[in-house]
Amino acid sequence: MERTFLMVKPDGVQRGLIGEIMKRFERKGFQLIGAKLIHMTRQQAELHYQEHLGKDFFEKLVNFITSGPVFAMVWQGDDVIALSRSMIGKTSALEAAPGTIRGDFAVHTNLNLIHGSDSPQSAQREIANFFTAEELLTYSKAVQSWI
Ligand code: RTP
Ligand code: MG
Repeated sequence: MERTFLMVKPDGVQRGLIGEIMKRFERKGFQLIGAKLIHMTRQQAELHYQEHLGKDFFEKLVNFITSGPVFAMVWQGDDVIALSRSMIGKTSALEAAPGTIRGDFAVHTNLNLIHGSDSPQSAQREIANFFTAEELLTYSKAVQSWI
C-alpha cells in the first residue's frame, strides 16, 4: 500500500482549515496512519524543501513554512501520491482548478495551504523527516474492502 506525506501549511492552520482538508482525504477513502501539529525547525524545513535549494524563492519558502505550526500527516492508500496531488491542485493559484483544495481556498501561490509528496522517493524522505517508525500506526479499516 502506498504512503504519502501531506502537510497543512502555516496559512491553513491559521485559517482553521485543518478539519476541512483532512475531511477530503477521509471521504476519499485514504487511511490516516500518523499526524502531528508541529513547528518546524529551519533545518527540518531546508531538508523538506531540499529540491528547491538555490532557487530564488527558497529563502521565502523556508521562512514561510517555519513561521508557525504545520499539521503533518501520513496517509495510506492505492495511488495515494498521485490522487492526493490531484485533490490538492496545481501549485499556481491561477491554475488550481475549483474543486481542488488550492482551487477552493487559495488565492496566492505562496500561501497555497497544503503540501503533498510528488513521488515515492520524496514521500519516503519527507515521512522520515517528520515521523519515527513508532509514530506510524498499523490498523485495519472496516470499510477498506469496499473502496
Ligand atoms: P509543495 O511542495 O509545497 O507541495 O508545492 P508543489 O509541489 O505544488 O510546488 P513546488 O514546485 O514543490 O514548490 C514548493 C512551493 O514553493 C512555492 N513556489 N514559489 N516561482 C515561485 O515563486 C514559486 N514556485 C514555487 C510554492 O508555495 C510551492 O508550494
Ligand atoms: Mg513540491
